[in-house]
Amino acid sequence: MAGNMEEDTIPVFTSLSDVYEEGPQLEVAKARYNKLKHKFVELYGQEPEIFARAPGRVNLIGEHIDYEGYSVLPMAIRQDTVVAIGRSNNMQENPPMLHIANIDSEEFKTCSFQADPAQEVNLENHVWANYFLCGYKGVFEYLAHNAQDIRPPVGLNAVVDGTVPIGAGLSSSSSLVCVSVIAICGAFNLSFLKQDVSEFSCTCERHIGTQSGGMDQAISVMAKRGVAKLIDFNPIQASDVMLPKGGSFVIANSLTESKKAVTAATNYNNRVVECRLAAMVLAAKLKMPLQEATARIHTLSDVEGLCVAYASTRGSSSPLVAVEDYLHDAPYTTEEIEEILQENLRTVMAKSPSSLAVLSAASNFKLFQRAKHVYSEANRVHLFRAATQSNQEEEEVLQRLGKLMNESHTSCSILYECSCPELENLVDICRRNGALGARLTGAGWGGCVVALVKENEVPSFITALKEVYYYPKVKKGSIKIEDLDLYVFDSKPSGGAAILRL
Ligand code: NG1
Repeated sequence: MAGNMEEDTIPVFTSLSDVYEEGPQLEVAKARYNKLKHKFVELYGQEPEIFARAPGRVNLIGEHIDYEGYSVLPMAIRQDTVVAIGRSNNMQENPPMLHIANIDSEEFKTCSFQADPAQEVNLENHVWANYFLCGYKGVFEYLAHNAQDIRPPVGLNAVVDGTVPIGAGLSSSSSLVCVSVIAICGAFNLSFLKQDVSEFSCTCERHIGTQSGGMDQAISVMAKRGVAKLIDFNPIQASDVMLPKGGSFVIANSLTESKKAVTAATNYNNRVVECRLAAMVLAAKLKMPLQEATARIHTLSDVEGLCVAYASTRGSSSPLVAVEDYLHDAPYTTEEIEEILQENLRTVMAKSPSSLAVLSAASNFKLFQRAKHVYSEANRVHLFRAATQSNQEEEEVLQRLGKLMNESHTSCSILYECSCPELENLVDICRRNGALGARLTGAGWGGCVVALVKENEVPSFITALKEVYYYPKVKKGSIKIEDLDLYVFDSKPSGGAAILRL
């Protein structure tokens, strides 16, 4: 692999100022890490060996296309998940255990699991620490896959503290998976490449039951302070994207929680399956042998070459031409797709229990709309990146980025149907109050919007959002006034995951 090995492995820092900006942020971090340390000693009677942190992220553009193999453009945010961890010195404990506590012990009760990487994640009992368990399994799966020495089970103690809003599309789940992976590696003195950690953190998060695409883990691990990243997949790679100085991204929480793991069969995984069905139908229509189409075609990027070849016969280079010509607007029934593919869909998806759950939950599939979203969104990511690199006046660049964000939102809302009334309302409020562009961010069905705002207008924009969207909720008593800065804030690209030996 090209590059500098030092830079390519997960960094190990010895001071909080290596991670958090000098000033109030650093002071808050000091208090937070101290609290973690004290809680750790109180619970386990020993000091933590190390700390690890991994940030959440905001996706600027490229929604629901990572799992289709297309590049996305997120940046890490300052909100992160921190873990204090240590190997257990309790020799009496047999079998050795993993104890995972949380600073917010009311909301997140302490969970204990056997220190056994072969155990299944219990999807019937969706506890928060299942994400830690995903990370634990991931480390051992990676070691086994690379024929590396598998350590005998050792008990681990951990305390977690997260500031990434939950179910808000800012990737709290992946920041917990990534930080768990990194903390466990740190506790076992293992040093891994960022690229490998990104890959296997994505794979292991799938133990939770969602067919996760890889963006969140990649940005959490590979982020760099001050720049957004274009993330490519297969293999995962991240390149810097310099954002125009005169613009700023404001994140606003719709306060509707998106319960991705619980709604997977009808929302997130449903879309993954619909995209696969669209890809297989396109392959069949474009004359790929049917057996090959059902065995080899998993994503819309797998069939892009065929679509583009078809488009060239129509004087175009866009895969959308094949979508327009070969998929119909009306939803497809299972029977119709099986007739086209000459195969039972449950047989095609037999190896994926989460896809079978989707097939059981749905009776029709919107292949045209989903494929149209994916191909057009993939193109917008490249246009967005190109705009940041252009020589145009900054004002024009900002307008262009805002327009692409608006188009992305429309596509998510109308073609992909992953919005909700609260997000629509908030996007509308952002645009009416001066945003150059605004869109839902992350999986959707709740969570946050991200708005591009001129730097000098950020304070008045945030004030307007508070007045219109949040104060009425304060009046009704559903939120507290002192929490507003957690719900709407300006964000600059933060740095990626790290181990801290303090
Ligand atoms: P969030 O918003 O964190 O639930 C999810 C997926 C991403 C990506 C986006 C939609 C996981 C862990 N994350 O993000 O990979 O597909 O939705 O763009 O499943």
